[in-house]
Amino acid sequence: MRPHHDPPDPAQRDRLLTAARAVLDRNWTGASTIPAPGIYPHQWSWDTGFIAIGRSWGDGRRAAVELEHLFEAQWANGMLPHIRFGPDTTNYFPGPDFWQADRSPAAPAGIETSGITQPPIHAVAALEIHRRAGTAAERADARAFLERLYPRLASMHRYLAAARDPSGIDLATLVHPWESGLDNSPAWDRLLGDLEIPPGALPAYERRDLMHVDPADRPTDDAYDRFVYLAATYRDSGYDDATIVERSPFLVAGPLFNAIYLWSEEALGEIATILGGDPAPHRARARAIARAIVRELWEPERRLFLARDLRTGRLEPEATVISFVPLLDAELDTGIVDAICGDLGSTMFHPAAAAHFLVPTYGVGTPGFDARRYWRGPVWLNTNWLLWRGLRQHGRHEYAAEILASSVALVERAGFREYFDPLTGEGHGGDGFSWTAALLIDMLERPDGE
Ligand code: 2M8
Repeated sequence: MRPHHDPPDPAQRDRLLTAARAVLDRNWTGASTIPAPGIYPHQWSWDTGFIAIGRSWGDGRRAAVELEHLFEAQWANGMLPHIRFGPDTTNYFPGPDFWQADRSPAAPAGIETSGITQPPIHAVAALEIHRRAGTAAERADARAFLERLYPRLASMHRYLAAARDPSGIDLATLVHPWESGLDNSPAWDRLLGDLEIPPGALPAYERRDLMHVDPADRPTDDAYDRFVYLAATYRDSGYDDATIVERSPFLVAGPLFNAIYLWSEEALGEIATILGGDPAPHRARARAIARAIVRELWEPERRLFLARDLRTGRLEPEATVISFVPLLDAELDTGIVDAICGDLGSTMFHPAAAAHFLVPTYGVGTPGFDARRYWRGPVWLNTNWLLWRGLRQHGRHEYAAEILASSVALVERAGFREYFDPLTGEGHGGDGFSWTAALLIDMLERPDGE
């Protein structure tokens, strides 16, 4: 593979770290970090995990504060909502008035939340905070933090295992594209395309995202209608998981969500050990999820991971960046690691571009590829980071270095944007985006051997 971009030099590294920390400081509210000013003015779940990982380098205190702030919004059944709303509840759609979380007896009193979840990266983040604690006082604080958070993390994992595994296949099921984190990905196109919205079933609503960002960067109105319809269906069931699992037209087990779930289950085992508990049940769960990812989501002929529609049992055909994320399993079969790296080295790279940027979220040149529209082609720093961590743990350092160099080149060119055009490097979506900053910090700070 030919290198496209130079690795960062020491002066550049220091400059970028300072700039990244300034982004996080600007987005700090006193108890949490918003993903970006304007478009995302509340606390998001997996964003908080990524932000805490970035902050664990030098600002572990805030990292712990914001994770705990998020978990105050956890529901009594263990479900961690994907948004904890701040005081101004009118500046984002769908806000608390839409979600009406109090339709569920499990929703917390006095805290406004959404009613769906997001990838469970939080145990990994909590463990990172503990690992980075340096002084004796920091170590004591980090241990006390783990003691408080561990029962909540474990309860979230139990919720996923119980309420979100209707077929008993050891995989967590998504009931909404927003739960995947890659909301508008082509991975969900067939399912959303098949969705029939009965006349009169779509509530009236007004998008607020288009007040902040060019419509060409965002999902279409047609996609939004489908998102809103599915969310309203879930809400109208009173957030009853048994009902939704029985009725939801969107019921999907995907490789990204489940690879993060397994990674965090491994982290829970390590946290249990630190706290003097028994890691074995977590290890066993993690291995069961890992086996299920291969058994249920590996497509042996195309040799890639795909999402499975649990309603029909079929695999969803679109290969996207989520196919690579099972690299997070440290024990993934070497033949599968080779297959993923083969794809990374060819199909996801644009053969004609002299200096394109890695890793597009959808194959460049694939019909439907869109270089700037949200999750349908652009490079995102969080998927880059997940692959970077996965590649390093499998010793694929050449590929990991390429991803790092590309991530740095993108931020140098366009700033801390939400996502980037893989062909031109132009920035799109929100600006001053927190996880871009936080994960660049992790990539620049993490020593080679770790
Ligand atoms: C995006 O999703 C929200 C809905 O949750 C939105 O478009 O309004 C996604 O990129 C999601 O993964 C992310 O957590 C959120 C905030 O950054 O924005």
